[in-house]
Amino acid sequence: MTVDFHSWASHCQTLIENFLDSRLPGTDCVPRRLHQAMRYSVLGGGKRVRPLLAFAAGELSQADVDRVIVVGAAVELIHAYSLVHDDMPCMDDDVLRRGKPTCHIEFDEATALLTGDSLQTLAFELLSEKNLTDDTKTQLGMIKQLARASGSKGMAGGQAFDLDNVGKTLTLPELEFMHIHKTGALIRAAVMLGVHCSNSLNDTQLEKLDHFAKCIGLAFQVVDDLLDAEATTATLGKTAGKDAENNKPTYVSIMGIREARALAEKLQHDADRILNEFGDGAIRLRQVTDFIIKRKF
Ligand code: GRG
Repeated sequence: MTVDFHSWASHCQTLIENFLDSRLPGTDCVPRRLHQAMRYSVLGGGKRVRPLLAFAAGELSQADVDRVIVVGAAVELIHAYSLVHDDMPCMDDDVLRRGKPTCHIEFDEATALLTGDSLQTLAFELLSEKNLTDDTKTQLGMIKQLARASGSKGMAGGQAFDLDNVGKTLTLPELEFMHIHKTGALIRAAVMLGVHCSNSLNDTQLEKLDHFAKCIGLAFQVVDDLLDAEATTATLGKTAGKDAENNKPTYVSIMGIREARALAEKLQHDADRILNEFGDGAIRLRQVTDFIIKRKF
């Protein structure tokens, strides 16, 4: 019998948490303050959506779980680094993250900068470990894929586009371009890296899965904008959301709540249609997609 989604997700989250705990340098290791800040920024929080996607994709390709843990952790470290830097005064200037003071508030700005840098390099250290794939060529391809997804043609590029456009009006295609890079690229990498832990899928299947990952990457952001708008409505009685308040364009500010919700549903429908071609092997990917769309936080 298939274990229900919540038990499965909680098992995967524990696996990732324990693995990250074992690979992040201990707080007794010099420089202690930097290692404390790294552990503070990664452990004990977050939904771990990207590792869940890697696990679900790994199930589809029947990959060894011990390999998928490593790639899920690598992607989560990149995500954690991006949040630490994104919260800094030179970017979003946020004081709270996951209900705790942000890294630069709890420590200091220089430590936050170095924390992000060190989490990023640790991700690539993990991805270079032996026995992660059946052959070295696939592993090099995975390292390249994560580097691309994180860099100026991926997440960092999306962030730069975002910062360049604060206070400006974006068209829908421009907003889509920004989110495909800023949020979508890493989500896409999580799926593809999970699947690449085994060589069992052919090129056509990989292409379909990449298209699926693109749909959910965008859906993740649309839902994020909707949740942000709902939270702002509940606390301030305004409907635009925190990003829009900060002069940042969002799906809700451009399309309105109803259209944005319809877009999230359409993207889920497109994603499910692709997964249907993979039959029962895609059950976990279907469940994580549903979680991304229906989540309340
Ligand atoms: C600083 C290079 C650089 C990039 C930052 C991803 C990003 C780019 C910034 C994050 C800003 C943000 C809040 C974007 C909205 C979507 C998003 C990534 C939300 C946070 O991700 P979750 O919901 O967070 O997966 P948890 O806490 O669950 O891990």
